[in-house]
Amino acid sequence: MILGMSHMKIQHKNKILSLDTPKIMGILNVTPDSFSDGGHFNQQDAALAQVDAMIANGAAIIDVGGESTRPGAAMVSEQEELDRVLPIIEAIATRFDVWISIDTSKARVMTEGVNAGANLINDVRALQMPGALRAATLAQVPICLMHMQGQPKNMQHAPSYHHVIDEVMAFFESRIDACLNAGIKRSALILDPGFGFGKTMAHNFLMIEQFNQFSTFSLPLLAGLSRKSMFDQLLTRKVDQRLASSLAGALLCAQQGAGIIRVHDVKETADVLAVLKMTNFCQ
Ligand code: YH5
Repeated sequence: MILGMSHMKIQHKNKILSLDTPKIMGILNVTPDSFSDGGHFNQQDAALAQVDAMIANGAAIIDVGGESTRPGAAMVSEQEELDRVLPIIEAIATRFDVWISIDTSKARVMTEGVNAGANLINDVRALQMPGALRAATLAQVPICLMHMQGQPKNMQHAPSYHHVIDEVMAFFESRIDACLNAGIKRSALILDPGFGFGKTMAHNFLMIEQFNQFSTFSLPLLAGLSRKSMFDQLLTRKVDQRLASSLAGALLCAQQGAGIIRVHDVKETADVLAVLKMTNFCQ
């Protein structure tokens, strides 16, 4: 039984995405190492082919990211990030009828990403970088606010909480307040506890077990667990051997009210969510 997800939706202009059943956000990394072979045009073709496949396999949203936020990753410059993401956002918007999410923390990338065709801002720093709150307010698109302890460079050094769920919830409260004070509508907000972002394995699995606690805000919830290190810590699996555990995590979160699941493996996740949907709505 999915609790609290009926009547949840996100909206941008005349585009509406119902979250009554969980939707898939497919990950599109446009960092230089993502499509290693060939030059500029080949890279764009490879990215568009991946988008085409993700849509065919059931993705409702494509999350375009030009900054690696993996543990230890360095920040990239604004111009570098713009050069990576704007051409691909424009190309997706021209060719496909899909929600486009811009995965960034930088104000100018938010503004120009939305101008290029993005419908959603996905910010792992929850609009705390200079100018981001104002840029997101003016952009008038739904915004995913993610919790992170520390910064990607150091976040996995010694994650520490008195009570991880309570602290993530307190963070949500303060960021929701900041957004409302800036003039963002509550109905534009999506919350994400940020699996793997300054959390130990124990913190991550507690957040999976207790995921439905985040429903108290009555806002759409996003869960991003796909291929993350928590599954390596549990099972000793290289990144290409984490599909089964990622699917289990996705199902547990979807069953507890996650409306958006952010994944690399769209087809397999769609199968899992189809099973959940059938058990919830067809009796
Ligand atoms: C997220 O959870 N995550 S980027 C390390 C991995 C595998 C995957 C070591 N952006 C999230 O996906 N945005 C990222 O293996 C995100 N929520 C939202 N909203 C990290 C990532 C990953 C890192």
